[in-house]
Amino acid sequence: MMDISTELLGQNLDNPLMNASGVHCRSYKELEELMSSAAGSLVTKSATIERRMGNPEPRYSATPLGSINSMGLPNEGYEYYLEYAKKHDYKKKPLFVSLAGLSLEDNLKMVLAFKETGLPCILEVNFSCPNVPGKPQLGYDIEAMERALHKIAEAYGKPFGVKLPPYFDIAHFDQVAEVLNGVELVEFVTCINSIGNALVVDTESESVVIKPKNGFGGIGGDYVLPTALANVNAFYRRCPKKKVIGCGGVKSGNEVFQHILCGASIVQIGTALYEEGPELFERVTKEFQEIMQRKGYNSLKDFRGKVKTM
Ligand code: RRO
Repeated sequence: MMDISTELLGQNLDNPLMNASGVHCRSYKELEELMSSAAGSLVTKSATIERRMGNPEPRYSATPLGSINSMGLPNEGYEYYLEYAKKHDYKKKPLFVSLAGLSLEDNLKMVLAFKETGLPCILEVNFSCPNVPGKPQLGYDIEAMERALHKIAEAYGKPFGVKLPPYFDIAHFDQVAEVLNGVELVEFVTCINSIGNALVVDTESESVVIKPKNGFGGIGGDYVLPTALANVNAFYRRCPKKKVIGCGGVKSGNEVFQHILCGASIVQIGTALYEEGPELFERVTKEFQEIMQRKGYNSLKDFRGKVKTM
């Protein structure tokens, strides 16, 4: 009998698939649609203290190889997601809550509010939003990220996770892993957020395809799969006490298998979910199970992290 369940922070997921934060998770309606889907878990849109409308539209565009976005953190404000977390049925699926405070003080205020509720929702602190004009990603300022992680861990006092931007240099993998390993309460890392500040250009119209920031935005989809797999595997190798959530370039069972082979315990889907909607989870689950069956694997631990090198 094939078992594709996985576990994080003592909570069981029947299926390792979930949405990537930002996709299909801004409103209760969308969150409830994820609850009724085949996804094993779900995460809310990154929250700020106040409700935000985000950047002007068009702010998302699909291309044959993926997507570009500069949403600008549109969300309902953390209290909305906190209310959702109170209503959520934890027996059915674990719930992740993504937080993206515009300052350390904002992040501390939000983690304290969640701590006070005593709810079993799992916090994923987003250090990698590429799209707020004038706000560089904390994930690329490793010293500031280290200070923030220690403060958040001290305030929250419970295990949590971090959503990281992609890194492109071995020295950066080493430095970031050392910082993460220095904060025991960081239980998991989600790799990767979109590759920030890319530019998609349309030849016919001779124009960029999204309005904010002169067309600059974060890319996802096929463009980012190898970068995502590298980041998953880099942190899987360097952070043996932590779990890795893989995100980036997943559109079928094939990429789910590759993420887990590189070390992911859970796999998130962004662009493909945006394009296809939550029915995607059933299709991708079937495709993934077919690959496991063909290879004679009965559980994720049979192949997690076992990518061969030459
Ligand atoms: O809202 C966004 O523009 C956004 C966020 Br917070 C993020 O973390 N990643 C992304 O691609 N877009």
